[in-house]
Amino acid sequence: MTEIEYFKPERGQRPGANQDPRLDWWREAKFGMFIHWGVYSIPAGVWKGEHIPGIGEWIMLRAEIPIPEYEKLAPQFNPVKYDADQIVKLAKAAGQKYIVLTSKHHDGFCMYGSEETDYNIVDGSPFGRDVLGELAAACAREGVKLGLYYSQTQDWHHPNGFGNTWDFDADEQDFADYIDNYVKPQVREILSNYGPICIIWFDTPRIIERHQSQELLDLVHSLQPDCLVCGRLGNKLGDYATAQDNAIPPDLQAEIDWETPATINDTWAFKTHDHNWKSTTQLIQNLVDIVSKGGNYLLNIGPDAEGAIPEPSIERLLAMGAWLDVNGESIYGTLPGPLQGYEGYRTTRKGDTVYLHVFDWPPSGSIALPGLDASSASWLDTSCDAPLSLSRVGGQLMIQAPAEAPNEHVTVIRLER
Ligand code: JFZ
Repeated sequence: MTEIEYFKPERGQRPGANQDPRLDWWREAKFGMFIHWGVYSIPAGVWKGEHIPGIGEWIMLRAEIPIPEYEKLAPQFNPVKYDADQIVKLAKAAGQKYIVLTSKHHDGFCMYGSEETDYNIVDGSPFGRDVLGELAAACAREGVKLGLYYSQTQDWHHPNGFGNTWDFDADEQDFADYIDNYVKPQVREILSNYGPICIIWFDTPRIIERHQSQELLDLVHSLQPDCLVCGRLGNKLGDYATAQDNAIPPDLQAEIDWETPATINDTWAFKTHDHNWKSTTQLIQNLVDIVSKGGNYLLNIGPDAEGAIPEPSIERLLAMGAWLDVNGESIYGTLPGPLQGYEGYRTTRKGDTVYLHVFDWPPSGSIALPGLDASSASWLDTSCDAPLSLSRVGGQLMIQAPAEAPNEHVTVIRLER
């Protein structure tokens, strides 16, 4: 188990290579779906008529909503449009190979039938159904891996959880009790009652002590040895490094396994007034950029209070899936390519094949590839019949292609020795 910390794009400490075979599926997968969904999806960024800045799932803290007031959201939570099969089929269509659902975020509301609290969707809402249980069943039916986000320190509802300074006095809280008698039982139940869990995505380790992180890690592995642990358990423990939200490192990070969690707009949980949706081209370029540097892209959806997925998310994810249907060979199961640090290009590789991803198409159609050796070039999109030639000019490989990019987002050229 490597020791890792928050992974900072500005090249902080570089942990040792993590060759653990438990991550093999994850290294192949490259692209996952994050789901942030809870009672915070009801106010959706607005509280008492006021727009609350920041990410939607933080509204309780940003507006310092007292627990008795915030708890009134639970009896309103009846997401009748929730369709686990639709979500899993969307992930598959998008090319996302694993799903990570918020089982309990910082507000403490559980999206599954917890035995540790009635503050959950089964016992504490008119919906009365186990969102996690239905998602787990749909993932099993569709062959998609399921992971779970779990906030192991911040809990603004529990009297001994961290972070609620407006209802509680931190000096009177017992965080050790929270970890031992609430977090551990909940980790046990989510890893015991919902089948194989591929990742437990702990988050914001804040005040957790080393032995507490280690005990949680040991508990996870005692229950599901193959369950991966992301880089936010705390105290540098975990199976892979977790980048800051939406952060992509400036260059190759070959020695470690790492993942960028990211949003399609500017919030994880649904916000009524957040319409700042990234373009499909930007999202595809982010995926390529991350994979070319050795990482995974965990891209989020935030269902609304009724359980519906925002249309702009669906539209973009389906377009990403269409691009991956044609170009997935250059993403899944690849390693970082030999050309790194070129603004307009990214490369990945599989064996002796190099995949050149062209972000900025040159108007001349001429692409110089210094330091690269190949004997043939072909469009990865086999339906493309545009002319493509390879030559060597002054010792460097040159590709001559048309003036127009064949793909509107990212064009991929397969180079073989
Ligand atoms: C955390 C959560 O607080 C947030 O609500 C969301 O779930 C996100 C995926 O994770 O936010 C973070 C955590 C860590 C960093 C930034 C935002 N960081 O390391 O910079």
